[in-house]
Amino acid sequence: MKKELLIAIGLVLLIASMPYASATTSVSGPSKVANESVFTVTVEADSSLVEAAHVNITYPKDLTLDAVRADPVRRFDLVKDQAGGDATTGWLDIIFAKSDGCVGHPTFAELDFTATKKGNYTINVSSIINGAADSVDGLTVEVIALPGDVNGDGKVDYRDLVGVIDHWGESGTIYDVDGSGTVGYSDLVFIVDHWTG
Ligand SMILES: [Ca+2]
Ligand SMILES: [Ca+2]
Repeated sequence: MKKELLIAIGLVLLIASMPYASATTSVSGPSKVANESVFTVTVEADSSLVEAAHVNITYPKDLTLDAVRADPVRRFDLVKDQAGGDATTGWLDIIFAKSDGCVGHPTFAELDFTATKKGNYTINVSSIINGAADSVDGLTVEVIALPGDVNGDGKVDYRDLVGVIDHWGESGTIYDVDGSGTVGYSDLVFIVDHWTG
């Protein structure tokens, strides 16, 4: 048998053994943000194989959802989102149906959040693409205090100066805002330099 024929047969067998390529959904964004800051989370699929999708996003309401940009409006005949939820958890449903001849890399949505409270929060996404459930890892966001905000109220001001004064000379505490090892004069300067009022 000729070498070329063997290679051709090998290729056919290889292609036949490959699993059907399926689209996968991912959620991305920052892993750490400062309190009171705005950040963007992106939910997207990795291929142009998406014909129809239902994406459900849930988020803790300690993250305020400010804006939703469902995309690509141009590449889908139908784009619709609906928001709901209870006191602690919000959700957003986004459905897509693709029109003929669409190409590209679908971004399902960009979500703008504002962090309102220190802590660890998870944004979960469940996705059904072309009728098949897709397993999606959630995004965990750690909301940290602003640099210099020792009492965690989202502002750097007089109260944080008081915190440093009250814990003068301590080591290994949150009042050591400049990370020098001890609480002292340089921490007062640090707070003044990061003053938000
Ligand atoms: Ca503060
Ligand atoms: Ca210090």
